[in-house]
Amino acid sequence: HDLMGIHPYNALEDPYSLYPHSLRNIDELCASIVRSHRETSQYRVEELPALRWKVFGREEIQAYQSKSVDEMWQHCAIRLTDAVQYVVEFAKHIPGFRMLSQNDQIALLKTGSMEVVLVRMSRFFNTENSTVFFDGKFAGTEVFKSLACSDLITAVFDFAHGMCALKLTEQQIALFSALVLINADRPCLEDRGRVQRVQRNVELGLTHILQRDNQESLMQKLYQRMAVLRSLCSLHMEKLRWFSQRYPLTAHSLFPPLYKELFA
Ligand code: CLR
Repeated sequence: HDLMGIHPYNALEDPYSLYPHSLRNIDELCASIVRSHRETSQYRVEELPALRWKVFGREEIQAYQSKSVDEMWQHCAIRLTDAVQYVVEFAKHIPGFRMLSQNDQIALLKTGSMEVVLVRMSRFFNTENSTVFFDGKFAGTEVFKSLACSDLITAVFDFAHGMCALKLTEQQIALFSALVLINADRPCLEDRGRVQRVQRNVELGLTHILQRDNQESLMQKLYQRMAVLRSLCSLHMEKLRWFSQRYPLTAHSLFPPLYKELFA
């Protein structure tokens, strides 16, 4: 249902102190984002620790490493697109997102969906052995060797370590993911003002949750993480351009359409 009616508490517009009323709306906004995160998160957090013993063995790693560059890229592009599809579903249920023009929705997804995938990666990351859940088992950086972009892979794994160190709750991850997506500073927005209003509500929601959890100091760290995310995604785009130049046919005809639409 539509929660666009909520707006940040504004004392000037509220001479009768409707604070409890507006607080309830923030609660609703948070609940709705958390629900949407849960319903689109592929695996529930509780299921993941039980899968940690599944780690790729020597021969399996070798099989990945002996794939050709374009074969491995295609394989990862498919996995990535799968994850992006869930993020698109998540975005659609952020209160206010569907009220944006189609152009602005696409503009936000183009820049934000990969970033949210990387935020979500921390849920699928085992810091004890630096592995990520990929293709049904936990994989270290060596599994991605044949992509020939070890700098990107190293940076992505470092980012996952950093995110895990923050020990965010599922609710915090949900609100942070929404904030990463709804960003009025993204390029090519038609109605920046409208995006800004949605962004303010999500910001309010995140602040509210952090206050409730007594972790207000996390806010600043999360904004730092957002800067790192931006640099990671421009590195991803740079690698994709490099790949498409070397393997135009694979990039053109074998990559998933959604991957091309969002990133190419
Ligand atoms: C992120 C969280 C999702 C599930 C998921 C699916 C695919 C994974 C992704 C996670 C993390 C990043 C990942 C990706 C497949 C390939 C990609 C491991 C766990 C690595 C970083 C390679 C990127 C290669 C591109 C340059 C093509 O809910």
